[in-house]
Amino acid sequence: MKIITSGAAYLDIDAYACCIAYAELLNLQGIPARAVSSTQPNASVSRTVLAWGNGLSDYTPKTNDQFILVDVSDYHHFDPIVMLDQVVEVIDHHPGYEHYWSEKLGSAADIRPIGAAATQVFQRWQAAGLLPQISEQSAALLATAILDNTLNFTGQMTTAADIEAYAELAPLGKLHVSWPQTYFLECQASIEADLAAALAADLKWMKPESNLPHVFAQMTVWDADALLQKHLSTINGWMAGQGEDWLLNVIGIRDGKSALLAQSSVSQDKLNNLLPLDWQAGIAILKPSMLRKELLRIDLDRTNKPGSHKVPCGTKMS
Ligand SMILES: [Mn+2]
Repeated sequence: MKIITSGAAYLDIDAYACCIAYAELLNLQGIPARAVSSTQPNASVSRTVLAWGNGLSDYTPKTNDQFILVDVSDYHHFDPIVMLDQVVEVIDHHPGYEHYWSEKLGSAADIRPIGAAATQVFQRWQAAGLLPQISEQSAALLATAILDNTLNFTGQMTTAADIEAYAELAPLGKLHVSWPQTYFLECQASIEADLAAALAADLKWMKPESNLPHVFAQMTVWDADALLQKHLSTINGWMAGQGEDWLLNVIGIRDGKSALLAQSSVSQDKLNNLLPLDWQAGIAILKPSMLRKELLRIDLDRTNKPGSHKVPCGTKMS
């Protein structure tokens, strides 16, 4: 059996969609596969998305099963069910582990800068000539993952391939033209209904050698100003509970901007070293918006510059 799975901490819509839609493709091709995860979907897997149908399988991996990782390639953050030496394929768009996996898996590692891993899975369906047979649910899931991960095509990692994939998938998934706004408003509503859970469900701890704040949370909403007007003190209070050195990236789709929140001068200075920022009462606005993985990319590029004494990411560790 091939087990399609993702990260340990949470499943966003991209990971969730890729697991389900890639398992469906492999099964259609006669390769037994299951979409499995030990963790829960976060707020990006909205109420309507969950209602589209069967989500993940409750299959328990067996000793000889093989693992396919989607939307993650940092093996420190793999789902705990994964046996590292039984990973046979990796599909991801996060930077840092390209070299490790290409040495290990060759062409079975598909890690490249693209808006959504869902676009990579769409391309598998397309290459197999099986798109006419994709389920309405999988098409809608992949399309929505592309919307989310490209920030409605405003994110800087958006490619022509993401735009093309959405254009093909949206009709197959029977998505209305108003779906993007509906979807992001739904995500915002579920974030506002339980802020602490939403913050906890999209939070990453940066490695000690990173130049980014130690705790890096992110959320994507329709209207970032409205969220901050209502909930700024709750958010600051919860983040401060994680430690002194933190950053929250609130991405507002409607205005195409990121509100970076950081209270301590340590955190603000780390960010000032990467980008020109103007901090006002713990908030700096970035327009166009930026994703966490884009900030990670800037940080990695600086760290890997010739003359740097730091260990480049992707170098074999321990
Ligand atoms: Mn992704």
